[in-house]
Amino acid sequence: MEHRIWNKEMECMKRSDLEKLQLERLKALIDYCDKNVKFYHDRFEKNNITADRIKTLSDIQYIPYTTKTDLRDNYPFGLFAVPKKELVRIHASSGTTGNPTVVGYTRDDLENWSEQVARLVTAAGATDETVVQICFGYGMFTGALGLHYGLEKIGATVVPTSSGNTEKQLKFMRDFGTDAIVATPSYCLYLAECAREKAGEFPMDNYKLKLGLLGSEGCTPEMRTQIEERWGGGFFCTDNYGMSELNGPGMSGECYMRNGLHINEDHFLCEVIDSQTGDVLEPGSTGELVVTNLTKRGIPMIRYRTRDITNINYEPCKCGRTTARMSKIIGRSDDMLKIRGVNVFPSQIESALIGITSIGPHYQLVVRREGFSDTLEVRVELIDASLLEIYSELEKLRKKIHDRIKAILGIEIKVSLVEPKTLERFTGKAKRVLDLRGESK
Ligand code: DLL
Repeated sequence: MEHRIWNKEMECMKRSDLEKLQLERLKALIDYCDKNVKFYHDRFEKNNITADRIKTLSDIQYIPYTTKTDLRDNYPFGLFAVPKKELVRIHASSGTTGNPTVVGYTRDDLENWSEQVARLVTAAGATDETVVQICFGYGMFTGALGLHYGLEKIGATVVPTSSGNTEKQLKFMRDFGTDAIVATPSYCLYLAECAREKAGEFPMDNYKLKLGLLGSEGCTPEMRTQIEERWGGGFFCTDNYGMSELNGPGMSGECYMRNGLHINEDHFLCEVIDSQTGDVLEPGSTGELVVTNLTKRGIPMIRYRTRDITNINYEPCKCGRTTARMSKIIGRSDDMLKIRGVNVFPSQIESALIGITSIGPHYQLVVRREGFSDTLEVRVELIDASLLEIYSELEKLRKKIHDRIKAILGIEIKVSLVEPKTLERFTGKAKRVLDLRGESK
């Protein structure tokens, strides 16, 4: 893959110039929101905020946070800053409870969004020669259309297969010489498994896949290695992050160095806060990511609490870009499992499991309440069902997994080894946690 920079002027800017631009854009945004969104106008009035009073970037901390609840309370269009006539697209993200969060884009927003994605896919190694299959669901989810237009912008050949229909996906990959794929890590892994199952009929060298633009859910480096090995042939994946409230994909993504996700900082001003106290943390600290979308016009977001846990590194990257890089998402503050007083992120368990031979990369975490205590069961799939017959081997493996996870979490857990291909596979975002605590008596 080639190493180009899509927009050198913006991606390699001097930090002082970038901060100057961010401040200008922040002031303009405050002014814009004050005039066009009642929700922000009322908040600014209450907190005595005007664009003139913002003298430095850190003055942003005087503005209250915006949350998903604010979006839901103003469903569907209450936080929009433009009349419907100026909107050219609407997306929504399906929450598990309550109203979905609805977001709208003006023509300029779509242009900015494509630009943001174009930079990140270029950083990952895509070019105008790339044939890329988009295996995200087309529809209200932002993943497919977001990457679609960014990839078209750089001149890549987009194959919009959408999600599901795995046999067809694989056929197109072989027949079209697809060399890049856009998918969730879990679906990319599943596709590789299906390809391998059919390797008798269609050997793996029928696939030309070189680049995976993965995202929309977490993927530890250990899981990434598994995915790459299963595809083989030098397959290389990058991690891409975003959320519908902030356009969708395009906020940040890894370059080929894979040392953090480059943030499109001229569009997104990021802070990291303590999710309990709400205090802004020192640069480099780990905490909840809060983002202000500096250029959004349809539905501007000021200090949006993402609930995603990360940290930000402001050192320039070896790839030549000067934009700050966020670490892979460690977890979500609201998805963090609290088990017997201990904070558990599914990603910690994923890292511990992967690399153990005899088990596959699929797992499920089941949390229950037994009496007054919470229990965590880690279900892991065996690669070879014949192991189930050899009790002593099975016990040895179970103990190994148990000890490894216990050493990391410091709490007792139960490990269940299940037959190959019995855990659910996902075509979209994987759901690995089954929290049954609400169902206990
Ligand atoms: O998932 C946008 C997206 C699409 C990003 C395609 C990248 C690629 P939502 O459906 O609104 O938007 O979900 C946003 O998904 O707050 C994170 O918790 C999670 N998430 C997204 N990307 C990553 C990632 C899209 N790379 C929510 N790693 C976010 C970990 C991710 N979590």
